[in-house]
Amino acid sequence: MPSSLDAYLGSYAGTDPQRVAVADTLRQLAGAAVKVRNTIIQGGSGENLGASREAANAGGDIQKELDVVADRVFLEAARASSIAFYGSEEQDEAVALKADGLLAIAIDPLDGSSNIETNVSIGTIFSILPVDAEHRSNPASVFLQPGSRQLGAGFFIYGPQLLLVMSVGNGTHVFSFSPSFGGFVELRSSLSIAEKASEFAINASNYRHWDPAIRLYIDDCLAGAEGPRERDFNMRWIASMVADAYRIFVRGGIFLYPGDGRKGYAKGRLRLVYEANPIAYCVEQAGGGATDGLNRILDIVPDGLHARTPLVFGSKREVERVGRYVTDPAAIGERSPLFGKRSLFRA
Ligand code: FDP
Ligand code: ZN
Repeated sequence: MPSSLDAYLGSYAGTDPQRVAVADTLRQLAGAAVKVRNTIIQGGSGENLGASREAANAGGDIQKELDVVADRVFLEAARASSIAFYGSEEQDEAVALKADGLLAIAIDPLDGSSNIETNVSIGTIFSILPVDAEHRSNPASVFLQPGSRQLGAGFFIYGPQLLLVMSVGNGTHVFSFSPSFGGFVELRSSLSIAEKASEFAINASNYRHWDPAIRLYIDDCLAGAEGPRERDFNMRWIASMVADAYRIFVRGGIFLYPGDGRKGYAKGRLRLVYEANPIAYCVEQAGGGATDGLNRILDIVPDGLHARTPLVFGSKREVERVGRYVTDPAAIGERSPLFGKRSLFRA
């Protein structure tokens, strides 16, 4: 008999006040996700959820109807929890909620916006942080804590199934929404990301804008069995990070959104506080790696709620390999045309 999310959270929380607050928040978020799922399912007959609104959000992206609906629903969920501050991709500044709330939540209410109108999986990504005394006097500082301070994190996927992938620091677990049960039940416990990757995920249309190290890494994957890697790689790019991430949790692989030469893309596209940190937390809890190409994501001190970061995550060995391409360009240059013989780049 699979355990319900509710039972799982109850046994995790016990009587510890901070854990009880985290568990309550996760229950509220799960309820909000079901509302967003229902809105998506009914979307075709009612509002045009993929329709663009005139406004741009804090990051400059054009907001879509569903982005705004999801932000409203998750803000309500935060209000009903012990949340002192709510930081969202859809709001310029952090929103102050309960004065005595124990926690802060950073959220990407609707990840994968470009996929809304195409009926491809989209999601919500969240990060739960502690609130200390110093944050109450300077609220902007609460979201400047490194990801290693997260108390819990995860993401929902609105796909063929509504899934919750999450960790409260004791492994990464997957729950699926069961309409007949009326709640979430455990689908997979203690995920473990395969150490070895055979699939990579990157938006290859940006190839010409990448740094040489990233180009070379992808070149070597593309060269397959005839190249320095001496085996073939497959490519996937869903363009909803939640969906690409879940695939990697299930069967290994690597995801890259590097910085590139386009205007505004020096640090890539993804946001550190509410995209990279929660994914990195779940990835590490499943034995994988997450870096900005070189540095551990969870160690980076954000310089703002909407700060961007290059992001590389997935199978640990593969993520470490990207780091070697970045740090040791000399070795990379040297290996050609003998690449098949250099152990550094062998699988
Ligand atoms: P989106 O902006 O559509 O919400 O969150 C950023 C993100 O989607 C990720 O989900 C996705 O991996 C990436 O952007 C897609 O970026 P590209 O359009 O550059 O491929
Ligand atoms: Zn996103």
